[in-house]
Amino acid sequence: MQFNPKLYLVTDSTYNNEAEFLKIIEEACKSGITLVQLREKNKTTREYIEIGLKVKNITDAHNIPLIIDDRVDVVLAIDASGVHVGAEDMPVHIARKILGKNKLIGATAKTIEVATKAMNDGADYLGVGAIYPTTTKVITKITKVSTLNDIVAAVNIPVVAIGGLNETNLDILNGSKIDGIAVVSAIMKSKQVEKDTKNLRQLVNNIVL
Ligand code: TZP
Ligand code: MG
Repeated sequence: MQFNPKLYLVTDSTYNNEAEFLKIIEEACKSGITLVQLREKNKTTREYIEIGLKVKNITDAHNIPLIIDDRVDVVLAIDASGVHVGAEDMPVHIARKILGKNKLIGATAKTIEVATKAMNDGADYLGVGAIYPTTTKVITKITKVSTLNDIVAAVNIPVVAIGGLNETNLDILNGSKIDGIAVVSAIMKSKQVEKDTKNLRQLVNNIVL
């Protein structure tokens, strides 16, 4: 499946009520986001599917693929575009077996070994980070930009940097041959989503050529 990981919005629904949450995603999709991941940690399966369908209505309207964090069953339930898996989630090769070749699979990688294995097991892209400390609830540790660059050099699938990235601190990625950046709070906590998304997109355009 075709996808563009340049400016990847990973959602967090805990900052807003549902209407506001969906409005942020809609505004962001209108303003330069190229890929969306629905990331829910505290929802029942039923709730995950319900919010997934609502988010998919928005992403479909903008022709933006929707990735689901962790849950292969939710991907199938709502016919999302793919799944993102981390170290404690379903292994990439099993997700690939279940989802087939027409769904996207993203994997988190913090080392060359994990990155190479994920690629060989069928991942379509890698998320690498955290580049900076993050305020988003996640088990992670800092990944050096040099490690990010080593991973980019070692694989031939797109690599997206994540973790604490915002419009003030992307300079660190200048010269990295990454394919995009992923952000949570820079957009989910924004009070001016359109302006901030457009600004981030401009900045990313200068890094991802
Ligand atoms: N994986 C590594 S860092 C992170 C995830 C999901 C969270 C990034 O959130 P933010 O708010 O952009 O730092
Ligand atoms: Mg996960």
